[in-house]
Amino acid sequence: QSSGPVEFTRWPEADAADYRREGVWAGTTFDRVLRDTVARRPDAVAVVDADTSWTYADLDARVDALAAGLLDLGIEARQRVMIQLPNRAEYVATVFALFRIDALPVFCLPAHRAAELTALAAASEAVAIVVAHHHEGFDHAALATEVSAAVPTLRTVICIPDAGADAPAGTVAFGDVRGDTREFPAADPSEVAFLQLSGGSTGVPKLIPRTHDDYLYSVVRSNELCGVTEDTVYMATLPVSHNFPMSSPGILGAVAAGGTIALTPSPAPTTAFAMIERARVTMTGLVPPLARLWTEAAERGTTHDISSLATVQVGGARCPDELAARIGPALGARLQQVFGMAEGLVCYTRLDDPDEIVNTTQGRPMSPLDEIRVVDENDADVPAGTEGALLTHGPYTIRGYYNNADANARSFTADGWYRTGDVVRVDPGGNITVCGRAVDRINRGGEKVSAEEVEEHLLAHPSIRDVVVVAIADEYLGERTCAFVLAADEDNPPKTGQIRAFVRERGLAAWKIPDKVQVLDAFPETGVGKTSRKELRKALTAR
Ligand code: J2J
Repeated sequence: QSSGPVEFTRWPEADAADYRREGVWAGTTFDRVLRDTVARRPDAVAVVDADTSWTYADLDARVDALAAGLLDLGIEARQRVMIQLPNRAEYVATVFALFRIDALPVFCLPAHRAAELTALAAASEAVAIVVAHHHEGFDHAALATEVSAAVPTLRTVICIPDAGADAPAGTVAFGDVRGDTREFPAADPSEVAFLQLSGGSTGVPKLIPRTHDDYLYSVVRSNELCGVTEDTVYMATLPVSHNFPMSSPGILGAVAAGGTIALTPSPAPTTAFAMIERARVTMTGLVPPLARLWTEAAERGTTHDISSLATVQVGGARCPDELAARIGPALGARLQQVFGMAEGLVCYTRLDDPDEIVNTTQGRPMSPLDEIRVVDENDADVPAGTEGALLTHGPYTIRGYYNNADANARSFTADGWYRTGDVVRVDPGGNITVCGRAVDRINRGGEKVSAEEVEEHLLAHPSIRDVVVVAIADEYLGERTCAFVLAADEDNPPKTGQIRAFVRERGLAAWKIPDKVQVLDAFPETGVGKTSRKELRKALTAR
């Protein structure tokens, strides 16, 4: 069904009624949030990128025209539209235009390739995809056209052409998607607003249905906690489709507060520092490897004036304590650790927490209504202060993935708690330290790799009889991936380069290509039988 209602697992009615009564779910929509800010601050700068600066009035006019153009293309309310754009102003216009017509953005990443996009298009039954023709030398229009040929619902490719060029044949030029303003369909705040992606642990991508009510609460609460105001200039440094720069407090926080969104085309210190200087950026979010690059660059000395930076957030993967202590002094900003997930729960260290807490913990849940449990393998609570698996539920944590009963059975308890897959410890002050991870999800500097997904692709290689993908420790990324391989023909084992090229040709994002490949004669004995991948991964990780 590419149109019609978007089903999802709702919160129990009693909880939903509480959230509404307490105003936690405010009953507004993304489009109304934008319209309110436009009405309040039409001349304030809304969006700055490498070559554009738009006021809120400019942004609103573009959103209006684009929204009308999308309707004219036949895109209807409740249909899904994939967005695979780099960090540029059109990203913001596109997302808000989709909100304006009550269509659902599907937040793809520029690094996604054919395997991911095809699976996402099929799972979401998307009717259109928005891309920029070339980005970092890659032809996204060709990729989108290929995906569109493979997925019947996906009939329209909208393309931002390269500078000075036309959009390629078979695509609709982004600039032509414009129409006269009209009555737009109103969205229902309690319905799904978009589909976010899970950094999951399974072979197929999991789509995360987020409602206006729940997500806007997380954005507004993040704003309060992070001190976001109309003076905030939030820079999206990570790919903006990620949940972190989207919402914690991210670009949506900036719009809700009437502040400014800055978008840097590259996270590298030289480019990003220049953007900080130009847009007087006050806040941004980084993953630990990037925080290290920036810290080292600033420690060596930069010619750019980055003194406007007030808050630097680090999240997505565990930030080493040693690095955490250096970030604030080097960048001249307050560090905030963020431990969040696209499924919901976001924890922050508070801006006025003592350094000891900020530098060594990943903070505490942002809402007093977030509930967490730390449990053992039988879902029994562990003693206070000891390590265990983190479960959570609350006003902005989903109760189920989109159209995925298998994943739901695995990732949620019978009474609706989300199994985060993280191993944590909670100190007496309620601050969480992330100690480990779900065995099958590798965290490569904030980019999540599903061992199962990569294994499935590798098993298609004719020279591979069996394979187990595990995390290996890495000083820079925290973790890297290693594929332990059994050769189909022991006299002719596959070469690392061949395997990496094979995975790339299968259409997987670059961050999922195994960093290391090791051919083994046999997998280690685990003592629990050959079928336990979990034990096998443990034994191979230990090597
Ligand atoms: C250790 N592990 C962390 C941290 C996330 C804000 C910030 C990050 C994300 C994100 C997000 C971590 N230390 N500080 O959505 O809104 C790991 C955990 C978690 C998984 C979620 C946000 N911060 N992690 O990273 O959906 O394992 O969201 O369960 O991509 O990242 O990944 P993702």
